[in-house]
Amino acid sequence: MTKKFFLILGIFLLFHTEAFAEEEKEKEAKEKSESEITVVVSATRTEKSVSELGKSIEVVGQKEIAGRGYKTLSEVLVNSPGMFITSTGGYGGESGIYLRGSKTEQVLMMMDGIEVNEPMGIGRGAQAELISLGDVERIEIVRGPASVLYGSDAIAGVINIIGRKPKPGSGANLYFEGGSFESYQELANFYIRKNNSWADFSVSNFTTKGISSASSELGNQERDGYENLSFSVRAGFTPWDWLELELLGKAINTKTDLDTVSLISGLPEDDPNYTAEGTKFLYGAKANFYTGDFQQKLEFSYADHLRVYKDEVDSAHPNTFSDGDYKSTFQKISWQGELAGSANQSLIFGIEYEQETGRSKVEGESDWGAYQDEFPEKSIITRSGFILWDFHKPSYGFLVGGRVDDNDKFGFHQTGELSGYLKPWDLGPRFRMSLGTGFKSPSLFQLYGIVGGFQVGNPALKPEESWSKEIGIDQELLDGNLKLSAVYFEVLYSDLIVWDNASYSYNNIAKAVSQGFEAGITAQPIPSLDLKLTYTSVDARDTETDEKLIRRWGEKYGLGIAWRPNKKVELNLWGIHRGKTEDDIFSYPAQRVELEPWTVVNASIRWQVSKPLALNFRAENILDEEYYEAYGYGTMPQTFYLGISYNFEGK
Ligand SMILES: [Ca+2]
Ligand SMILES: [Ca+2]
Repeated sequence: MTKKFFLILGIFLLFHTEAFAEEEKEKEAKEKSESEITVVVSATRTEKSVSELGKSIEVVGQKEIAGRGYKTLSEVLVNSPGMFITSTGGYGGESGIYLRGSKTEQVLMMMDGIEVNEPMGIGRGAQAELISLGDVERIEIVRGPASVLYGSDAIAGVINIIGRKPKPGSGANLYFEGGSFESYQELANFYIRKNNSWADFSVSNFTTKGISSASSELGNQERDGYENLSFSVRAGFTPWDWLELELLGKAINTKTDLDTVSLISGLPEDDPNYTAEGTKFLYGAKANFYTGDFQQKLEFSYADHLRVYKDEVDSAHPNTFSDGDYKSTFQKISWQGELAGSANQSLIFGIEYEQETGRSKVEGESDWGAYQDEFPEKSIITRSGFILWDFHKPSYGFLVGGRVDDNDKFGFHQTGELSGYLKPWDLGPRFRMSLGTGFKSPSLFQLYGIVGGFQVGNPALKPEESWSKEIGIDQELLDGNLKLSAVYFEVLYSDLIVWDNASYSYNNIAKAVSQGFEAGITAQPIPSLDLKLTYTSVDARDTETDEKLIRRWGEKYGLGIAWRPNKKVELNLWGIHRGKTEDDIFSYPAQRVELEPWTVVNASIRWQVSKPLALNFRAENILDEEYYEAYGYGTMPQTFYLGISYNFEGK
């Protein structure tokens, strides 16, 4: 009897387990195919699958952002192929972004399509270190010029942060995290989607006592804290099938303690009372019209940036104080249409009107005496038109397009691009290539800037230009469980705007060439394990002097492992190895210094305790590597964080 019972139980369990395993397999297969269909908007301004594009595109999803505990855009970019990031001193420290040998201001950054490059930045760059990731669904990174679609600033590439759209029903997500250096993060997100409308509200707050911005290796002790308070409201409404409306508003307020640069050594050093406060407001309104084969999009966006710097005298700097503010706005109205010829092709075209406005006022005293620099309000308007033909079939496809910009200052400028892919055999390699030109109009500061009473801006500046080529190959093996990709790129930059000592102003005098490789392997040997290896190599030089450009040459190896041993636990291990490069010491003449190679490894574990409750623990820079991204500036040592999240779900 007992034997029989166990036999039946055994058979029952066997079948039950098998049936359960089948169910799981089916579910996994479904999940996988969904994750593979990666749709991006940044490459064509319309939704397109990555497999139908010949460009280099990376998508960082919510899973990776949450799994690795990324708080700012800079942290995401550190691990991105093709990119070198240099932070000047821990959280809130200004990030340099070097994409394929370009510099920070040559990358256009957007939040849900709203441009966040700051018109009163010296070169009009975006501040990736201040952009928090509270309610992000994915981040799209397009490497290579995208000026045909976005005009100025997209000379080297585009980064677009896409907000999460709520699922049907309503709910709230709460998150709290505490960790090393008295770092605390609080995050709250509320969402609702009912019938034909949705709304999403997020607030995030991050505070830390931080490390010293000026490196402790050089004897600096004074810690530099950072605070970031961000709000985001987004809402959508679909009154009729053919019309979709979307509104969004974001506010970011940051306070960063800074250190100063010594005029004697040219190196950063402690300053106890030097601070920066930044405020950004972003507003956007979009209307999508779906009328058969002709779809239209009307968008309005407005960005308001304010930075206030204050430095008071202290015992080490008894003669130095300053008080300055930089205010700017950027507004854009665009209309675009997409005319579908068939399922395989469409024509995308549009017109845009942009206006950037800025002013600044700085007064203070240095060892050389008192100064007062006032930059009266200036404004520049750009009108643009673009057209793009998209053709795609499973075995081949291409994009060809052009754009004309008419700028108040320098007149007309044209850009063009051509990219394509060829996949001659179903299971064989996919070859791709991309050619394109990019441009960047001079910033307000480069045109009109005043320093110490001298006019350093040059109103006769022309735009910077780029000419980029890339060829690549992608291969999928083992049913798509192993993916290999490699790309070679070459970019020529001309008319680069740099400081010219001869004329004591900005001038279009530099040329640069950058070439390199990006390669990646992603593998899913078993459904619960994701592996990713990436490699980047960049050689960027000044064409005239053949000298390598600081911070943006060298190699980077990236590693990412995500393992889900069961449904409740996920482990992440990730990190990068950065090969040697060089930096400058801020002295006259500038002095080169070699930066040693370094390796930073991070790990996290997430435990889904119950349906609503999850805990996660994260250790960053496990090896406690001491290193420089920018010479003389501090980098985070070994740190630990513990977080708890709670999700309420309504109906
Ligand atoms: Ca300090
Ligand atoms: Ca001071």
